[in-house]
Amino acid sequence: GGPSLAVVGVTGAVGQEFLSVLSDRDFPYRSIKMLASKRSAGKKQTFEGSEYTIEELTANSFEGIDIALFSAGGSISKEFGPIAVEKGTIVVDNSSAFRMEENVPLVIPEVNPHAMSHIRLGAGKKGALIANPNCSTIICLMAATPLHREAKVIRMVVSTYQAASGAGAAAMEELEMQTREVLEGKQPTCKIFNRQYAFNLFSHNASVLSNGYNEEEMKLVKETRKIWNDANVKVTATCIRVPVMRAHAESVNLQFEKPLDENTAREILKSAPGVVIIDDRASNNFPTPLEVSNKDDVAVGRIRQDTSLDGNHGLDIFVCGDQIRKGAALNAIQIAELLL
Ligand code: 11C
Repeated sequence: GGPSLAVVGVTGAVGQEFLSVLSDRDFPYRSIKMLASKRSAGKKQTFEGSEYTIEELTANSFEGIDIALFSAGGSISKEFGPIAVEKGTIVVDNSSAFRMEENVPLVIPEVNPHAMSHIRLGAGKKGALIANPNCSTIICLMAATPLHREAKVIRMVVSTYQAASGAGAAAMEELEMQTREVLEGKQPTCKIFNRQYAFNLFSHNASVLSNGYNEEEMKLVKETRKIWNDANVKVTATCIRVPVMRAHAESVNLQFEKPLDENTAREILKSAPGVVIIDDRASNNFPTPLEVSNKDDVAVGRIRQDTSLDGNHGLDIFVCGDQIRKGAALNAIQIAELLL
């Protein structure tokens, strides 16, 4: 039983995590096709005790496929997403290719599942695109949304501390290699970011736009507005790459229309799905990227009133989430679960 699946970009960091998450969650499937570039075609992929041969992604890959999970970069999504949809496949796309298109739902299942309620499997076998938001947006909104529902966020200031995984498996390897090289007194190999990454941090590697923000920062602005369906919410962000392997951290300052005290906020976050609180002031113990690595839940701490605003109209929080899991593969598979 279950739908026929295809994983596009199966050899990548997110592609591999798709397989782990499908397995962990006992996602039902009738068949699964492993797709990648020509370079990886013919290689073997083990999944749930069976061996699969990785196939080259082509225009003919989607015949009979119900759901395709895409994570092979924006240009592959742009080229093959519409081809898959044409064949009647529902594409859950992890790239930024379609996120801002009006007819494409941009979904975090805990936040706005209703945005994709018109898309169902087997509904006349009609294809569709659903976009997975950027990892920084997902992790931020998992914590900010329950508070937004209570007191309405009017302005949000985000500062990120982003892991290597956001730039792919090769960046993770480079961080490890550079760390070793620096410790051995060697010149670090700089291929992915063109600079020393180990024992350093730098402004996010996405292109810098004419307004001075980089693309990653603007994703936080635009995606939040779309997901919250609120064109007026004010968002500003600074995105930084830090030498951490696979979980992003974010400092989030929230300004509310209505007052919201920190104890109420803590209660709200305590019952928020997919969120755990780590907020121990006495022992100075708060969320860390290491602690959330390989975990599904986003951790929130440093929950405190913003004393620069009068009348409990602001809060500061610190959020950590696994970039490959909730920031990418898990969120996409939760979207696929909504289709079942
Ligand atoms: C990062 N969020 O951590 C980025 C990478 O729009 O899906 C993912 C870019 C995207 O570097």
